[in-house]
Amino acid sequence: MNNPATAISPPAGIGDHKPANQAVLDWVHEVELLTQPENIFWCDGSERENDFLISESLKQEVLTKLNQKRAPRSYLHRSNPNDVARVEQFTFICTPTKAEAGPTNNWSEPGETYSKLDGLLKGAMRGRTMFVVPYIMGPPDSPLTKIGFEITDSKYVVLSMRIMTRMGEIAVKRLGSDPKAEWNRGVHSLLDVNPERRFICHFPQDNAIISVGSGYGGNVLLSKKCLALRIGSYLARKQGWLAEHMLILGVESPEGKKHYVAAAFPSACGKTNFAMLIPPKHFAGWKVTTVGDDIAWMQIRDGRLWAVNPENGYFGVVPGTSYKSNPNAMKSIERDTLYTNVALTDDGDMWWEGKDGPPPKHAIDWRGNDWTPDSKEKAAHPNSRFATPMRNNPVLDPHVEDGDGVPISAIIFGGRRSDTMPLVFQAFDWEHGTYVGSTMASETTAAAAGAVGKVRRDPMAMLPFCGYNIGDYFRHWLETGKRLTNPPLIFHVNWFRKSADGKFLWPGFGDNMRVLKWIIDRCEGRVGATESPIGHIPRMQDLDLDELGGVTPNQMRELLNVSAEEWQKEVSDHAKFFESLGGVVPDELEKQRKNLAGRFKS
Ligand code: OXD
Ligand code: MN
Repeated sequence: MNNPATAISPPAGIGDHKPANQAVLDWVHEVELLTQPENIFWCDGSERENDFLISESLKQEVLTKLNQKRAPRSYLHRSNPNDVARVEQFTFICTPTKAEAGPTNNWSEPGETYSKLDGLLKGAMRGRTMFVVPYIMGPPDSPLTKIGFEITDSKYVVLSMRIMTRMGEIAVKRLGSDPKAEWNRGVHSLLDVNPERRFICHFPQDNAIISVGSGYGGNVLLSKKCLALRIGSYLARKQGWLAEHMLILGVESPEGKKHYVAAAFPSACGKTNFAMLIPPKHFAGWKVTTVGDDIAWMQIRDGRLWAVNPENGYFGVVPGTSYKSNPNAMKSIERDTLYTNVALTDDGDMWWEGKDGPPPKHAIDWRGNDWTPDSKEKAAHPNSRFATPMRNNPVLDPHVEDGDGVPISAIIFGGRRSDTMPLVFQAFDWEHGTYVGSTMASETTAAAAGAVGKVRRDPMAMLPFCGYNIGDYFRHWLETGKRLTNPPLIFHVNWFRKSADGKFLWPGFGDNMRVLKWIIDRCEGRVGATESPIGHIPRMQDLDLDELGGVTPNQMRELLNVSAEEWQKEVSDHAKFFESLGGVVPDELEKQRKNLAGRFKS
């Protein structure tokens, strides 16, 4: 493991792109005095700058060059083995009062936290280059678009930010010279990459983020989870819009009628796969296009919700990605991709569990050790990632740059549930849909440090990302619904239900189109359903199951089944969850829970 922070000396014309805004200059100077870097590198996002940073990173062995024939302009980075996922236990919302952060966030007092972090940052960049990364989140002409500056001592962060955001000159220009302009201040330092000195702290009132001690994407690409979701959700409530952990996709019918759908699934539950879905042969003429794979910012216009993707790239989970599971993702990551913690084959290609074809006879695993198919360890870390520009996606939606966004017809919640949750159901209305989202749960994955496979409640997939009190967040959803005259319909899906013998009942991937089609048909009001206590459920004849091999009618019945026994337990888990939130849940949702429980009694 080489230190991605060692200083570099750029030639003239690189790294000297100072913005004109005095507020930015003052802030950078302040951080410079504190962290004492060897030099400051002002990023402009240019090709030349990127080439220089890559060549320095290769020299310092921060990156490994991959086989340029197989993966042009693609590189591998290995993170410290102690630093491979988001660390929710060390993530803090630092609002003036604990109540503002609410029951689901770690809270720490802003003054004390700034002092503690200042202590850790003092002299932290000695012998290092301090990069100043200007970026915007959102299409350039969207009213929702936000400006951020991230200071970092990691070249890997700079290279990743260039993929994941619209970075450099575009942000400097947009900010201009007004010292009162609004922008997010982000400070990141690797320190010594020690879990004991790892803190990801958000100061929503100051529009500021400080992240120390980690080099892993979700903790350090401050644009993403930190700004676009945690600070974003806080701003969204204040300003009357929604910042959500949702993919956005377009579905076009053979007749050319198009709908857009936003879907919230917890981390590593297939958002990227769903956003790039290829319909099965039977759905000839149907097209799915991607607006975003992780984050949706949505505003109200004409009584509808309109969504933009604030990001510019995809930071996806690699293992399991293959031409079989997600050909569009495979095509997207064929080039220009920064891989983290995958395995390296002897011919400079990359390998991961679930990739097409047989495993290599020998590889270097994500830790840098020899690996063979007989090894007990995984070749790639289960949370190994790709960062790739969204432009590489062959099914990128043509409206991805529209500042107005795309109109959302349906919102889908979903989780990884072995039982209880049917393949799909539709909420009765917005308020009930908000309840369905607020009680969502999923079996945990490797995206966050901690046990894998435990059912945890993850409201709207925002548990780790809501930057304020979750009760107020629920209230904001309910209030938003009241302002919508043409609200999206709300659905819940579960691709992961298992039979009694532990096998997945639904093939998933492209066949999820069958569920998506029912959802679109519901939006068009042209397909039936049966009313169950949990919502509208398709009858077998309402789903297009033609040419769906391998799923028997009995399995279909199991997939669509609502078991009173399982649901009584589920509703009592909802009650426990709401109780655990300590009285912040809005009355409307408590009422929804009582009604749901009541529907199972009668
Ligand atoms: C992600 C996550 O990286 O949700 O998108 O963890
Ligand atoms: Mn995510």
